[in-house]
Amino acid sequence: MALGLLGLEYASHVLSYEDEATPTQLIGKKMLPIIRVDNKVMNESLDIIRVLDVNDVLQSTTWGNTEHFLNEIGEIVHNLVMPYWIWTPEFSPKARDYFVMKKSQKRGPFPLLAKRRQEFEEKLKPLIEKVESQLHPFWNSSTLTIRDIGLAAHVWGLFVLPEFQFSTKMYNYLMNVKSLTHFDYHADFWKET
Ligand SMILES: N[C@@H](CCC(=O)N[C@@H](CS)C(=O)NCC(=O)O)C(=O)O
Repeated sequence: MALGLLGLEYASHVLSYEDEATPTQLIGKKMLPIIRVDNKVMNESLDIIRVLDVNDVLQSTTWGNTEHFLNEIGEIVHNLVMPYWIWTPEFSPKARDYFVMKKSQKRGPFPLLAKRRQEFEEKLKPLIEKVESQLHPFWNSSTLTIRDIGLAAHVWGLFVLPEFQFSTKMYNYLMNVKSLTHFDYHADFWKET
Protein backbone atom coordinates (compact mmCIF):
# COMPACT_ATOMS: atom_id res chain seq x y z
CA MET A 1 0.00 0.00 0.00
CA ALA A 2 2.80 2.41 0.90
CA LEU A 3 4.72 1.71 -2.31
CA GLY A 4 1.57 2.24 -4.37
CA LEU A 5 0.67 5.46 -2.60
CA LEU A 6 4.19 6.82 -3.03
CA GLY A 7 4.10 5.88 -6.71
CA LEU A 8 7.24 3.73 -6.47
CA GLU A 9 7.80 1.00 -9.01
CA TYR A 10 8.38 -2.43 -7.53
CA ALA A 11 8.26 -6.14 -8.25
CA SER A 12 6.79 -8.34 -5.53
CA HIS A 13 7.39 -12.00 -4.82
CA VAL A 14 5.25 -14.16 -2.58
CA LEU A 15 7.32 -16.54 -0.48
CA SER A 16 5.70 -19.78 0.53
CA TYR A 17 4.96 -19.75 4.25
CA GLU A 18 7.16 -22.75 5.05
CA ASP A 19 10.17 -21.14 3.34
CA GLU A 20 12.49 -20.51 6.27
CA ALA A 21 15.68 -20.46 4.20
CA THR A 22 15.06 -17.36 2.03
CA PRO A 23 14.18 -14.86 4.78
CA THR A 24 16.83 -16.31 7.11
CA GLN A 25 19.50 -15.85 4.43
CA LEU A 26 18.36 -12.29 3.75
CA ILE A 27 17.72 -10.89 7.24
CA GLY A 28 18.78 -13.60 9.69
CA LYS A 29 15.24 -14.61 10.76
CA LYS A 30 11.96 -15.92 9.37
CA MET A 31 10.02 -12.72 8.96
CA LEU A 32 8.33 -10.85 6.12
CA PRO A 33 8.06 -8.36 4.54
CA ILE A 34 11.56 -7.88 3.19
CA ILE A 35 12.54 -5.34 0.55
CA ARG A 36 15.62 -4.98 -1.60
CA VAL A 37 16.47 -1.50 -2.89
CA ASP A 38 19.70 -1.00 -4.84
CA ASN A 39 20.96 -4.33 -3.45
CA LYS A 40 20.37 -3.20 0.13
CA VAL A 41 18.06 -5.53 2.04
CA MET A 42 15.69 -4.23 4.73
CA ASN A 43 12.85 -5.53 6.84
CA GLU A 44 10.33 -4.09 9.34
CA SER A 45 7.51 -2.38 7.38
CA LEU A 46 7.73 0.93 9.21
CA ASP A 47 11.52 1.13 8.78
CA ILE A 48 11.07 0.40 5.09
CA ILE A 49 8.46 3.15 4.74
CA ARG A 50 10.68 5.59 6.65
CA VAL A 51 13.49 5.08 4.14
CA LEU A 52 11.31 5.18 1.00
CA ASP A 53 9.08 8.08 2.01
CA VAL A 54 11.62 10.76 1.17
CA ASN A 55 9.03 13.57 1.00
CA ASP A 56 7.39 12.62 4.32
CA VAL A 57 4.03 11.93 2.67
CA LEU A 58 3.23 9.21 5.21
CA GLN A 59 5.48 10.11 8.08
CA SER A 60 4.04 13.47 9.00
CA THR A 61 1.54 11.64 11.25
CA THR A 62 2.36 9.89 14.49
CA TRP A 63 0.68 6.70 15.63
CA GLY A 64 -0.20 7.91 19.12
CA ASN A 65 -2.37 5.42 20.97
CA THR A 66 -3.72 4.03 17.67
CA GLU A 67 -0.98 1.40 17.68
CA HIS A 68 -2.39 -0.37 20.73
CA PHE A 69 -5.89 -0.17 19.26
CA LEU A 70 -4.66 -1.63 15.96
CA ASN A 71 -3.00 -4.54 17.75
CA GLU A 72 -6.29 -5.30 19.48
CA ILE A 73 -8.16 -5.32 16.16
CA GLY A 74 -5.39 -7.36 14.54
CA GLU A 75 -5.48 -10.03 17.22
CA ILE A 76 -9.22 -10.60 16.78
CA VAL A 77 -9.14 -10.38 12.97
CA HIS A 78 -6.40 -13.01 12.92
CA ASN A 79 -8.40 -15.38 15.12
CA LEU A 80 -11.40 -14.92 12.84
CA VAL A 81 -9.71 -15.27 9.48
CA MET A 82 -6.86 -17.74 9.95
CA PRO A 83 -9.05 -20.88 9.62
CA TYR A 84 -10.29 -19.52 6.25
CA TRP A 85 -7.16 -17.78 5.05
CA ILE A 86 -5.30 -21.11 4.84
CA TRP A 87 -7.58 -22.12 1.95
CA THR A 88 -6.63 -19.14 -0.23
CA PRO A 89 -4.14 -19.52 -3.13
CA GLU A 90 -1.43 -18.12 -0.88
CA PHE A 91 -1.03 -21.55 0.73
CA SER A 92 0.26 -24.73 -0.85
CA PRO A 93 -0.65 -27.89 1.13
CA LYS A 94 2.86 -27.86 2.66
CA ALA A 95 2.63 -24.17 3.59
CA ARG A 96 -0.85 -24.74 5.08
CA ASP A 97 0.34 -27.61 7.31
CA TYR A 98 3.30 -25.57 8.53
CA PHE A 99 1.14 -22.49 9.19
CA VAL A 100 -1.51 -24.44 11.12
CA MET A 101 1.16 -26.19 13.19
CA LYS A 102 2.86 -22.90 14.05
CA LYS A 103 -0.16 -20.68 14.66
CA SER A 104 -2.24 -23.19 16.58
CA GLN A 105 0.48 -23.36 19.23
CA LYS A 106 -0.56 -19.89 20.40
CA ARG A 107 -4.19 -19.68 19.27
CA GLY A 108 -5.42 -23.22 19.75
CA PRO A 109 -6.78 -25.67 17.15
CA PHE A 110 -8.14 -23.98 14.02
CA PRO A 111 -11.51 -25.84 14.09
CA LEU A 112 -12.01 -24.38 17.59
CA LEU A 113 -11.16 -20.89 16.32
CA ALA A 114 -13.81 -21.31 13.61
CA LYS A 115 -16.34 -22.47 16.23
CA ARG A 116 -15.63 -19.35 18.31
CA ARG A 117 -16.45 -17.05 15.39
CA GLN A 118 -19.46 -15.42 17.06
CA GLU A 119 -17.50 -14.62 20.22
CA PHE A 120 -14.70 -13.00 18.19
CA GLU A 121 -17.17 -11.04 16.05
CA GLU A 122 -18.88 -9.70 19.17
CA LYS A 123 -15.52 -8.51 20.51
CA LEU A 124 -14.62 -6.94 17.18
CA LYS A 125 -17.89 -5.05 16.63
CA PRO A 126 -17.39 -2.23 19.16
CA LEU A 127 -13.79 -1.73 18.00
CA ILE A 128 -14.88 -1.40 14.37
CA GLU A 129 -17.73 0.91 15.36
CA LYS A 130 -15.34 3.10 17.30
CA VAL A 131 -12.91 3.39 14.42
CA GLU A 132 -15.76 4.05 11.98
CA SER A 133 -16.85 7.03 14.04
CA GLN A 134 -13.29 8.38 13.61
CA LEU A 135 -13.17 8.17 9.79
CA HIS A 136 -13.26 11.73 8.42
CA PRO A 137 -12.99 10.20 5.79
CA PHE A 138 -9.60 8.80 6.91
CA TRP A 139 -8.63 7.74 10.40
CA ASN A 140 -8.84 10.99 12.38
CA SER A 141 -7.67 12.81 9.29
CA SER A 142 -8.98 14.40 6.10
CA THR A 143 -6.09 12.85 4.15
CA LEU A 144 -4.69 9.32 4.08
CA THR A 145 -1.94 8.75 6.65
CA ILE A 146 0.25 5.87 7.79
CA ARG A 147 -2.51 4.96 10.28
CA ASP A 148 -4.85 4.15 7.39
CA ILE A 149 -2.32 1.76 5.90
CA GLY A 150 -2.15 -0.04 9.25
CA LEU A 151 -5.91 -0.06 9.72
CA ALA A 152 -6.87 -1.03 6.18
CA ALA A 153 -4.24 -3.79 6.11
CA HIS A 154 -5.75 -5.33 9.25
CA VAL A 155 -9.43 -4.88 8.40
CA TRP A 156 -8.85 -6.07 4.82
CA GLY A 157 -8.32 -9.57 6.23
CA LEU A 158 -12.06 -9.79 6.92
CA PHE A 159 -12.73 -10.14 3.18
CA VAL A 160 -11.64 -13.76 3.66
CA LEU A 161 -14.30 -14.49 6.29
CA PRO A 162 -17.38 -16.07 4.64
CA GLU A 163 -20.50 -13.87 4.62
CA PHE A 164 -18.83 -11.17 6.68
CA GLN A 165 -20.60 -7.88 6.04
CA PHE A 166 -18.83 -4.57 6.25
CA SER A 167 -20.87 -1.47 7.03
CA THR A 168 -21.23 0.81 4.01
CA LYS A 169 -18.93 3.31 5.70
CA MET A 170 -16.13 0.79 6.30
CA TYR A 171 -16.52 -0.75 2.84
CA ASN A 172 -16.29 2.65 1.15
CA TYR A 173 -13.29 3.52 3.30
CA LEU A 174 -11.47 0.33 2.27
CA MET A 175 -12.25 0.97 -1.40
CA ASN A 176 -10.97 4.51 -1.04
CA VAL A 177 -7.69 3.28 0.49
CA LYS A 178 -7.44 0.62 -2.22
CA SER A 179 -7.84 3.18 -4.96
CA LEU A 180 -5.34 5.68 -3.53
CA THR A 181 -2.71 3.02 -2.84
CA HIS A 182 -3.33 0.95 -6.02
CA PHE A 183 -3.61 -2.09 -3.75
CA ASP A 184 -4.44 -5.39 -5.45
CA TYR A 185 -4.41 -8.23 -2.94
CA HIS A 186 -4.62 -11.06 -5.44
CA ALA A 187 -2.31 -9.88 -8.20
CA ASP A 188 0.84 -11.21 -6.55
CA PHE A 189 -0.47 -14.76 -6.15
CA TRP A 190 -1.88 -15.18 -9.67
CA LYS A 191 1.29 -13.79 -11.23
CA GLU A 192 3.45 -16.58 -9.81
CA THR A 193 1.18 -19.59 -10.29
N1 LIG B 1 7.05 -5.70 12.85
C1 LIG B 1 7.09 -6.47 11.64
C2 LIG B 1 6.08 -7.58 11.74
C3 LIG B 1 6.03 -8.41 10.52
C4 LIG B 1 5.27 -9.70 10.73
O1 LIG B 1 4.63 -9.93 11.75
N2 LIG B 1 5.36 -10.56 9.73
C5 LIG B 1 4.71 -11.86 9.78
C6 LIG B 1 3.90 -12.06 8.54
S1 LIG B 1 2.85 -10.74 8.19
C7 LIG B 1 5.79 -12.93 9.80
O2 LIG B 1 6.61 -12.97 8.89
N3 LIG B 1 5.79 -13.78 10.84
C8 LIG B 1 6.71 -14.89 10.95
C9 LIG B 1 5.99 -16.19 10.83
O3 LIG B 1 4.74 -16.22 10.95
O4 LIG B 1 6.64 -17.21 10.60
C10 LIG B 1 6.82 -5.58 10.42
O5 LIG B 1 5.99 -4.67 10.54
O6 LIG B 1 7.43 -5.77 9.37
